Amino acid sequence: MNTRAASLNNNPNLNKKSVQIVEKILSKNDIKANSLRQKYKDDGLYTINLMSSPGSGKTTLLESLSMFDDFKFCVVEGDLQTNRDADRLIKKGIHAQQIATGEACHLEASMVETAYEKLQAQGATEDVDYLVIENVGNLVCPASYDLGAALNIVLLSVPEGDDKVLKYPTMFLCADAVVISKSDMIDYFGFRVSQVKEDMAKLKPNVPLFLTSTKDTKSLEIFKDFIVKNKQQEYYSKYSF
Ligand SMILES: Nc1nc2c(ncn2[C@@H]2O[C@H](COP(=O)(O)OP(=O)(O)OP(=O)(O)O)[C@@H](O)[C@H]2O)c(=O)[nH]1
Ligand SMILES: [Mg+2]
Repeated sequence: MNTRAASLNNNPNLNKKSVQIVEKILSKNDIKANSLRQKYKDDGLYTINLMSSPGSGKTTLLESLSMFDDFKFCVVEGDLQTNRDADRLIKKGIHAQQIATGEACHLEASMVETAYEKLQAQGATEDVDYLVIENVGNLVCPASYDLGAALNIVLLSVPEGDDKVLKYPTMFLCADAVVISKSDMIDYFGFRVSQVKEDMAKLKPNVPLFLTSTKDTKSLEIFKDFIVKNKQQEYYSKYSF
């Protein structure tokens, strides 16, 4: 039984029928995600699922990463409402397609497929090597939905606090890398990087940890190099959603 199935079965608020319905929806998503994984591969795109709480700095990080010539990407944006994030990226010259989920607190593979087809129709996927999916800001639900990405990256911003890893384990369990964003704020918030390291070591050892700040180009370059290296090595996440 995978982590997701176990958490469903252990949830006292769900009766047997509810569990069966939720599992059915999720397995439909898994089938779609697997076909997308193959599609991205066939199209020569390495795909990243970027997840975090609202406001952790996902869009800002993508805006900043557009400065690097060896990291050319297009973006599928997920938010409940508005095109604001896609508009920000388009202003930076990045092709982006917004999904407005309405009330859904996460992206599902079928939503991403539709947005991806729109990017393809615009020719946006032709001159890039990477597809980044910026998930809906939420530190819980996105961790249950496979989107066919090669890398699952979780941002934790300094103002959120250094105690989040063990409080939101489902999200950090699916991470192939953790990014502590807004690292320029560490001293202001008394944020203990050591606490995050310690908690990750308990929860899921050997997950690479990065500190990024939009004010520090070197920190962004180190993180960008990690993604590029994973693409070169054809790494695919081993996490089973
Ligand atoms: N000090 C500092 N602020 C940052 C940094 N990165 C992002 N921010 C600020 O954090 C705020 C939220 O950033 P966004 O990039 O919109 O966050 P997001 O995760 O995309 O938010 P949602 O899409 O709503 O989930 C903005 O005011 C950014 O300017 C950073 O490295 N340092
Ligand atoms: Mg955003």
